[in-house]
Amino acid sequence: SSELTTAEADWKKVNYYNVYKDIADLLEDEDYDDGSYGPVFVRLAWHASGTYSKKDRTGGSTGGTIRFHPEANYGANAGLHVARERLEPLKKKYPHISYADLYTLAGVVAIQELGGPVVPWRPGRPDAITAAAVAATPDGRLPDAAQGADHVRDIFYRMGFNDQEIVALEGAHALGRCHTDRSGFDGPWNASPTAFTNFLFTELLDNTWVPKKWDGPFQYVDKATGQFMMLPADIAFKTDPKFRQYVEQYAKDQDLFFADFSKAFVKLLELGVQFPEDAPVYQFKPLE
Ligand code: CCH
Repeated sequence: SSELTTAEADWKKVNYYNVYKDIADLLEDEDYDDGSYGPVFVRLAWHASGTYSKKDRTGGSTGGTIRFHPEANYGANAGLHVARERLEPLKKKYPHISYADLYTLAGVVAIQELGGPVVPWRPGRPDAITAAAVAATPDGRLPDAAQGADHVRDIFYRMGFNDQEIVALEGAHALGRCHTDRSGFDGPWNASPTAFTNFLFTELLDNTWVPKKWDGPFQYVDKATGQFMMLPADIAFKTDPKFRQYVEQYAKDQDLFFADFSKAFVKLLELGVQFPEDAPVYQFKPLE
């Protein structure tokens, strides 16, 4: 709609190859988490997009609404200001890029530069310019990690995904970690949280997952070392037979996982977006 335009954003005036390179340069920082902002960039791109509902066609990355109250302050989005602040200098450097494009592109750059598949990406998402112009999507559209398969299906079916796509997307939990001061949960899913791999699936199947003994929210740790974690929602992918068949396929076949993840992630980042007809699809080459 016409509210979702900005005086500044003009997608045709941006050199996205340069933005890609500059985002890539922001990934590494030995003082942050496991040494990379990549995981939190992927989470930002996903939370910006995952509010979509196919029923009323509201939500999604369009508008860049995740930067405004109330969406920015929804519990599910705790900690994502870290990613937005890291990217802010690029909005200054490239004033014509929309926040909606910048946040989604950051997810693509992170996936690719951390060793994942090429993810085709299109520019042209308009921004909402003021919080007042935003018809905020209600809280509760993103998944609750404390729940199981039924809830996960409710959330992702609302976006228009099927079981196979849901499992593929969940594979992003090979990256990064949980933070007690963000979600309340704690720890990484595996030993290489800054590499995009199929390890979510191999770890799910290869380990025995036991309840973590602590005062925090209910979650699992691997029985052997206690170093790695699974959310209750992650464990649902092992226990639900329909999800599990894809977990087994992706654990065996990283190429299949990469191909399916790329397709599902493209779909996620484009939910509810009406692109300009002449917006090209970029397939950026990984820099490394
Ligand atoms: Fe996720 N995720 N996610 N997730 N997520 C968390 C962290 C990451 C759920 C819950 C959580 C996806 C699906 C789900 C990432 C990508 C994706 C955290 C910890 C919780 C809780 C946040 C914190 O404390 O920092 C649940 C529930 C679901 C589905 O049911 C999907 C889909 C994607 C992307 C395709 C990434 C990456 C992280 C790591 C972030 C970081 O900062 O390291």
